[in-house]
Amino acid sequence: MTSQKNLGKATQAIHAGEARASSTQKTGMPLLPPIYQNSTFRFATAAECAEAFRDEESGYVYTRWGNPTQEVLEQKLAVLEAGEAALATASGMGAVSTALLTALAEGGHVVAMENLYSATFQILNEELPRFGIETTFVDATDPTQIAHAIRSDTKVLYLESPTNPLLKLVDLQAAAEIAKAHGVISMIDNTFATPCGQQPITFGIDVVVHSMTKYMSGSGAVIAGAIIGQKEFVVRAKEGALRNFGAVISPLNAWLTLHGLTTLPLRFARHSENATRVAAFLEGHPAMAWVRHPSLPSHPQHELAKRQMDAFGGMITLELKGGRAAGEHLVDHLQLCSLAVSLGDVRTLICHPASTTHSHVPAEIRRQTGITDGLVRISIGLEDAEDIIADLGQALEACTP
Ligand code: LCS
Repeated sequence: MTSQKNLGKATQAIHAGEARASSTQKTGMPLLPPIYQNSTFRFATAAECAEAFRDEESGYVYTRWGNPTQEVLEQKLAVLEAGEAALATASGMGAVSTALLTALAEGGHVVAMENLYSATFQILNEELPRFGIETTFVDATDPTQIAHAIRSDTKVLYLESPTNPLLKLVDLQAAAEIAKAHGVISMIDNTFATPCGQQPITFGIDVVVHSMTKYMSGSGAVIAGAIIGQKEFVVRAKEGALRNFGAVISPLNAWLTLHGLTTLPLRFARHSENATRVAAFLEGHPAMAWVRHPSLPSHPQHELAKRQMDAFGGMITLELKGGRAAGEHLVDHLQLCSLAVSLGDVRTLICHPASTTHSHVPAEIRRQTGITDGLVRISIGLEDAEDIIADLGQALEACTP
C-alpha cells in the first residue's frame, strides 16, 4: 500500500487495494475483485472461530463486522484520499452520522458551516440536541468566524467545501490549523470535490466523509458513503458506531462502487471541463441574474479555488432574472437534462433546492444562508458539452419573454 501512494490518481483508482482480493486464489487470479455476497463466514473449528472473534485481522466472521469486498473498497478509498484508513458505509448520511457519533459524547459542542446538505443540517440542528449536543453554525468562508465560535467544550469542526448547493469554499488549511490549535477534530464532507478535486487530509483536515452515491460511484446505481481518516479514528468508528448502529454497506453496493471508482479520475476531469464550459455559456446569457461555479472569476472565492482545488467539479448553481417562475420554466423545457435530485451522475441532472434537497431547512434559515426560492442547481454530466449547452439554450429561449 505504501508504494501505491506514489502512483498517479488514475492508476490508484484502478489498482489500489485490489491485491488482497486476488490473493485468496491459488492460480488464475480474477482480474476484477470478486464479490463476496454473503452475510456470514464458516469455520472449521471452534478454536478458529473464537480466534476470528478475538482478533479480527485473522478472519471474517459476519458481514456487519467486515467483508472482503468492503475491505478492497476501503483500501482503495484510503489511498485515494491520502488517509491512513477508510470505512465504507451504507449511505452518505450513514458516514456523516457514524463519524459524528464516533467523535462526540453527551453534552459536546460542534462548530459547523451554516450551509450544509439538509440532512446533515438536520442531524446537527434537530437530532444531536436531543442528546445535549449543541451546534453553532457559522459562515466558515471566513476562518475568523470559526475561531470565534470555538468553545472549551467544542469537539468537532464540521465543514463542506464546495457547499451544497451554494458552492461556497472553506480555506481548508486555515480551518485545519484553527481546529488543531484548539484540540478539535476537523471533519469535511468532500462529496462535491471528490479526492480528484481536493484531498482535505493533505491540508491537515482529520476526517473526510463522502456520499459515494454521487461522483465516487458515478453511475446513479447505488447509495453508499465513506469515512477516511487516521487509523485510530477509523477503527473506533468501525468497532463502535458503524457496527452497533449498523450503517454497513452491502457487498453488492461495495462492489459497484469499487468499479465506479476505477473511472473517477477520468470522469471527474470531464465533469469539471464540461461544467467550466457550461458555466461560461450560462454566465453570458441575458436571462441569468447570476451563475456560480468555482472556475468563474466572478466566484467570490475563485482565487482560493485555484489554490486548493485540482479541478473545479461539475456542480453549477444559478438564479434567473425571472426568479422561481423562470427557474421552473427552465426545468420544464429541458429535453436532454433530467429533472432529478442527487448529483455526480453521468447524466446531467437539474433541481430546485428550495422545494427539494433543502426543503427541510426552515425557510428563514434558507433565506439567511442564500438558498433563495429562485435557485437552480445543475449537476453537469458526461454528455458532450455542446449538447448540454444546446439543451439549456433552447429551454432558456423558451422561458425568455
Ligand atoms: N453529503 C452531501 C454533500 C450530499 O449532497 C448528500 C446527498 C449527502 C451527504 C447524503 O448522501 P446519501 O445518504 O444520500 O448518500 N445529497 C443529495 C442531493 O443534493 N440531492 O439528493 C441527495
